[in-house]
Amino acid sequence: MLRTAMIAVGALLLLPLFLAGQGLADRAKAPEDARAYILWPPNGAVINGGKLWVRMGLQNMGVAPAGISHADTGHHHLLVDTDLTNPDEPIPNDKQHLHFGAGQTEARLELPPGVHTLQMVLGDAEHVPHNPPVMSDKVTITVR
Ligand SMILES: [Cu+2]
Repeated sequence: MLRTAMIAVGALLLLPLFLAGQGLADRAKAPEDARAYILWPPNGAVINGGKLWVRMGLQNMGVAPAGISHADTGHHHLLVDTDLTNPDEPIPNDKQHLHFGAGQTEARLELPPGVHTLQMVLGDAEHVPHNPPVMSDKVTITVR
């Protein structure tokens, strides 16, 4: 009885590892017509003071919070002054890779003076980009 319970617990502990491994090997499929875009700011915008709202849009897919696995959904990420380096791995979580795991579609940013790039990328329940990646065009803005 105890032994059965321990095997069951062991299997449960291994399950997340198994699922994570699956995510890396076989990324969630995105519909062919899925499209991500940055509604605001427009490319070439000049932002005085550096505080801005970024509004992100998504077509032909849905938004779901991080951790929720559902076909054709994901959550938004914003790449700030960087590129997506490896679509087979979870999107990093740092100042240049912002996660909106509660399903937010807009974000308040504060950026220092200078030229900055913003790009949105959708990630699945485990923060891994879809196949193919659903990414917006890169928007370049100037803060002064
Ligand atoms: Cu994420």
